[in-house]
Amino acid sequence: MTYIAKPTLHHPSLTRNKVGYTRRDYEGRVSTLCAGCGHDSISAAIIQACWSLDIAPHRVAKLSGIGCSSKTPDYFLGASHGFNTVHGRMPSVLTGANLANRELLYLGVSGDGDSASIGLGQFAHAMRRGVRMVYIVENNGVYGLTKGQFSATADRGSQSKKGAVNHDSAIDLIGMALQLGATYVARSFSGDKAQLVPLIEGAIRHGGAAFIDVISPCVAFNNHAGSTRSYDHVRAHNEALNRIDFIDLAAEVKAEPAPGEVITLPQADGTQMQLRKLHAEHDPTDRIAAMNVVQAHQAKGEIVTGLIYVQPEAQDLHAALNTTAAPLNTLNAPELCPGRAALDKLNASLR
Ligand SMILES: Cc1ncc(C[n+]2csc(CCOP(=O)(O)OP(=O)(O)O)c2C)c(N)n1
Ligand code: SF4
Ligand SMILES: [Mg+2]
Repeated sequence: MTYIAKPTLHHPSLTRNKVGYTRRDYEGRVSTLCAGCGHDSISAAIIQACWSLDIAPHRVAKLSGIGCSSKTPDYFLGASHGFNTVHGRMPSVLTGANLANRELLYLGVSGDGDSASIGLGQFAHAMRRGVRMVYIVENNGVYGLTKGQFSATADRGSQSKKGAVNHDSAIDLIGMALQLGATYVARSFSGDKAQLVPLIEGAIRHGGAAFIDVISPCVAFNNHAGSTRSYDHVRAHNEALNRIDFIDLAAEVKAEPAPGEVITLPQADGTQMQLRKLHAEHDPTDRIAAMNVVQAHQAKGEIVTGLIYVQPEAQDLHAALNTTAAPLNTLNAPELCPGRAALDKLNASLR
C-alpha cells in the first residue's frame, strides 16, 4: 500500500482551539478509500468534533476491527493512541483498555459486518456493561472491503448491485443497543454533517456507553437503485427526530438555537446538551418510547435519525465495579498487592 504524504507544515494563521491545536492536528493519513465513500465524511466529522471540543489528540484512544470502516482511524487523529484489532473484536479490546485507564476518551469505530455479524456478541456485551466510549458503526449494508456481500444490517427485499434480493431480516443495531442498555443511542447519515458532528460531541461528553449508527453509503457496491443504503434512498427516507445544539457550560454559546421546542439535558460532567425537537411527541429520555419510535418509522420505510435515546446522568462500568480512578500503570507494588492482612480481611468478608 502506498500513501501520499501530507505536508507537515501549517500556515501560521490557522485557528487554534483552547488546547493549542489546529484542525489539521486532528487529521490522519490521506485516505485510501474510494472517492465518495461515506466513511470519509464520518472521519471528517470525528475530526471536527474532537477539535471543537478542545480534546488533546493524545487523550484519545481509537480502536477498530476489520473492514473499510475499521481502516478509517488511520485517516483521523494521527497523534492519538490507535489499535486496529481483529475482525469484530474491537469492543473487548476497548473494554480492557478502558478498565486499565479510564482517563482517555475511547473511540470505537466499526462496520456493520464487523459489529452485526462476527462481532455481534462483542457489541452486545459492551453495550450491556456500559463501557464508557463512543461506539460508531459506519453502516453501509455490505461488507465493503470484501467486495460487497450483503451484511446483516441489509434490509430484507433490498437488492445487490447485480440484482440479487436479500431474503434475510435485518439486524437493527439501534434496537439492540436500546434493548441492551446503552445510555446514548443515536443514528445519523454521513451526508448530514450538521447533524452528525453534534451527535458525536454529545457522545464524547456522555458518561456511559454511547452508540451511533451512521448510515454511510458504499459507492462501490451499494449505491444503486434497489439499495436502501444509497445516498438517494437515505436522503429521501431520512426522518430526523431532533437536532442537538450542543452547549458546553464552560464555553460561550456556539450558535443560536433554531426554532422548535428546545429541551436541556444535563450531562454527567456538568456540561449540558440542548436538544431541539423536530417531532414534538418524542421524548428522548424514555427508552420504551425510543424503541417504539424506531419500530414505527421503520414499518413505514423511514430511517429515523437524531438522538433517539439518552439517559442524561448515566454511569459506566467503572462505577458498577467500583474500580480505582488511577490508571493501573500508575499504581505501585504495595497498592497492587496490599498484603496478607488485607487479603484475609477480604476473604473473611466473602464467607
Ligand atoms: C476472522 C475474519 N473473518 C473474515 C474476514 C474477512 N473480512 C474482512 S472485512 C469483512 C467485512 C467488513 O464489513 P464491514 O464491517 O461492514 O466494513 P466495511 O468494509 O463495509 O466498511 C470481512 C468479512 C476477516 N478479515 N477476518
Ligand atoms: S468499497 Fe465501499 S466501503 Fe470500501 S472504501 Fe469503497 S465505497 Fe467505501
Ligand atoms: Mg459495511
